Amino acid sequence: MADFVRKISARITDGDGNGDGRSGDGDTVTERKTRTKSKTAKPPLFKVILLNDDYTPMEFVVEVLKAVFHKPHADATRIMLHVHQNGMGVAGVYPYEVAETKTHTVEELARQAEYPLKCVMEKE
Ligand code: TYC
Repeated sequence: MADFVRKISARITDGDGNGDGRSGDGDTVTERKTRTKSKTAKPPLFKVILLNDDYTPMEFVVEVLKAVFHKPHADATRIMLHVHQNGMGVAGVYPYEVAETKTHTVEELARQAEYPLKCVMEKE
């Protein structure tokens, strides 16, 4: 048989013309896996935690929560009272560098005002 006849015959047998030698009747399905993970990983988050003490005034802690953590007055008061009653409490949750800056800012404000308010950060 002439070569060009063999080629044309093979293409007809192939059916769907994709060159895989199958008729493309649905028996062979190749699918891309559905993506389940996002491409960009989320940064780890850190809790910024205020610690209670006996000397820092309640009003100072409320003002810090409003100024540094952008809490409305009612939320700031609630968080301060939680810390006062439980020994510690979360002021906010942020990526590492934001948490670090806020922690330093709180301790610097406390140092300037000569209050012993302490603040730590902890990986979520
Ligand atoms: N315990 C303090 C007081 O009675 C108030 C206070 C609350 C201090 C929260 C620190 O992180 C703190 N004046």
